[in-house]
Amino acid sequence: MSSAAETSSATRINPVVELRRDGEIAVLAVNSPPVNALSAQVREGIVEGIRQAGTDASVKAVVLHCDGRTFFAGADISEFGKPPKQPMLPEVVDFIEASSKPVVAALHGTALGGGLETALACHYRVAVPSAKCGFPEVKLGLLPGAGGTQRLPRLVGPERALEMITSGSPISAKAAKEMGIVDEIVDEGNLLASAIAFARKVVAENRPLKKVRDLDDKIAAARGKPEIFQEFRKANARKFRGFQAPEYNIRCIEAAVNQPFDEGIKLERKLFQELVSGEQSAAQRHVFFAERQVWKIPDISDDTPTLPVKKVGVIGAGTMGGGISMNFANAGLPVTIVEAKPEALERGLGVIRRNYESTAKKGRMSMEDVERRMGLLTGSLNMEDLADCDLIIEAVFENMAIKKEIFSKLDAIAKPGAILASNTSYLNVNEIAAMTKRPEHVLGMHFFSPANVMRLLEVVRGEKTDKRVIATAMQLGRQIGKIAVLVGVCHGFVGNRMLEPRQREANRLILEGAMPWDVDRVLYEFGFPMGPFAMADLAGLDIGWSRETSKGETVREILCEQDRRGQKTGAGFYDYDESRNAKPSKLVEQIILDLSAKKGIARRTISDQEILERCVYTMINEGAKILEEGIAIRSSDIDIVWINGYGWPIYRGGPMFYGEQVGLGKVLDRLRVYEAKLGPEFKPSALLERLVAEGKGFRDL
Ligand code: 3H9
Repeated sequence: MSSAAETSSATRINPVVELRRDGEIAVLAVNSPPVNALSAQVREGIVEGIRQAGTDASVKAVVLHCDGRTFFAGADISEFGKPPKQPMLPEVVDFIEASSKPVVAALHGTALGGGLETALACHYRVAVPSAKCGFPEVKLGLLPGAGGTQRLPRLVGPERALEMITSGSPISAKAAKEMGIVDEIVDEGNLLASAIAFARKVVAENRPLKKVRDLDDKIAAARGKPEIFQEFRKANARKFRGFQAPEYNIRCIEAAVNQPFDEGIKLERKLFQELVSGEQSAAQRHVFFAERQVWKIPDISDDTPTLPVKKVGVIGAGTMGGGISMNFANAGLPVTIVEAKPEALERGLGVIRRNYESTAKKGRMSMEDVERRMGLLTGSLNMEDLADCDLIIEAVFENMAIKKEIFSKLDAIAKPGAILASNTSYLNVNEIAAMTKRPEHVLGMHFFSPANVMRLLEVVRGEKTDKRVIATAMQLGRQIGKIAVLVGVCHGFVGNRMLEPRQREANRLILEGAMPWDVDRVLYEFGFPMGPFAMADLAGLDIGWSRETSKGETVREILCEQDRRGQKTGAGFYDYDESRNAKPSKLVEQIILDLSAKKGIARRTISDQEILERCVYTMINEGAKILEEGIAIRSSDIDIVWINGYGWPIYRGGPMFYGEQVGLGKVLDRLRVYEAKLGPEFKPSALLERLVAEGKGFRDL
């Protein structure tokens, strides 16, 4: 607060809103930690404050200011889906805009969603340089529902509004000033005083009450030009696939251009209501809170001391080791990468360099950055060079014997207190830890390929892992931009363990009557980026396969024997053309028919519904077992794993959320039907049975 406003009188409107005075300027000050979300109490306070300022003849203008770390970060997301509380935000913003005295918004932190809509309803906006503003609603499956879709295009034109609103990405204060969203950028440390000075200027110069709703110049040129919107839809079709909100946002912006303000607002309200009460937004809001929950570990408090990690070692310069190393170099940490053979080391470092250079070519990094990051990477052929590392991550071939050998060597080399992590994706971390004299310093850090791109990190807690070691791994995950999920030891942890039933069912379905492209289509239409067979072709069918041990008992084995090893050989489950477009293969169809016959399986027509249920409900069932065994802390953590590591569609909220949306009772019934028909693989977990019997959900656990 500026000293001027502090020393003047103040009227408390309610616990979170205060009306302060600085001469003829009223300061409507909001303080509702942590992010000044526009809760019912805040909305009420704003209306009352504007009303009081309006009736007080000595007030000439109002500054709307938030205490704490940010201007309003949006509507209070936790209120959605509950009975509405008056006044609603659209009425609040209309009330501000209709004020007979100028209202100036003072922006700092993140003016997001309803926060930015509130600012756009003010007559002027000032911001500090570090402020950001944006409309993230689309990420919650929503649209700006308090006039944002109608006001923003009038300020910045439809093209920029389309970009900002459908991407959900915030922009800087500087960009906002250039676009005309912000009227003036003010000194960083002096927001309130500058906003008051700005308001005085508005009063002194008798400036008009600028209402964004009345602007027309930026939208006039696009009126009657549906092609602008059609082209935008086409250009983004892939990105928007499956999501409902982007299209609704576009329709509102189109209405802003072509219809009077009040008509546009009507459409905005109608579509907002539809979205906010729909399944997709419920799922996306669940993900928002799940992403924040994931860091909270019941038995490890936030103030658990972490161990300093200043230098990292990585064993293995292959695809995983290289990607893992890049994460740390990107965060400015020096990394020593150890390989067994000079050629492998050279190849690994070469791949990393090419990755960085290709990012630089796309303009997303400078060449100096490439050199700086490469400069942080040191290759070595000697494990002894890891002696001064604070964290060492083993990323070698998935083989227990090799991993055990490495850990017993590492134990002798690593300095006391160093953390030893395995990037294993399946193996028992306790067994690995037992090879050392410091099992409390051993854990799993399971990255996902490509490790420099994928956001997920499974942090695997061994039975002896020290709490400080876990806290350190979680915090490092955050530092390198990952979403870290703490999981327990079991075969495949959370992600890969749940992949197994899906894979098993996909393989069974093609022998019982479906074709790989049927299974893939159903899962693609569900929202996955690709189905399991297209995925297998991409990864390579020969991972873990060898001619010597191949028995020709599965479709995959037969395909490998015929040198159809996936995209890299131009053929796998599908045929591929030169541009790697997949086409169903007659030959594969025949291989499958022959194998079904050989195994004595009578093929039948399999419905899309059966494909979906068998692939997805078995995952939910496995997830329930994971919860039952305490491998995951909460069901929403499982959702986060699948969304960030395996392409589960965000608008379906993750497998566990989806199970609840479908109804756990229905999932249980269908599992029982399949169990009776197809066997014990479908046996429902005891937890699922219990929850259904008690009428509860995973979230009640
Ligand atoms: C909207 O505005 C709709 C309107 O158009 C129409 C209405 C009619 N509500 O992220 P953090 C909580 S839709 C409720 O860790 P950071 C969050 O859960 C909204 N709670 O901090 C967390 O709680 P906890 C459009 C919220 O510094 C705590 O605050 N706006 C909200 O890393 C700290 O959050 C958005 O989508 C909220 N709006 O990041 C913005 N926001 O401590 C959403 C946060 O118990 N928010 N919380 O776990 C964000 O993007 C980030 O929180 C922000 C701060 C960038 C602001």
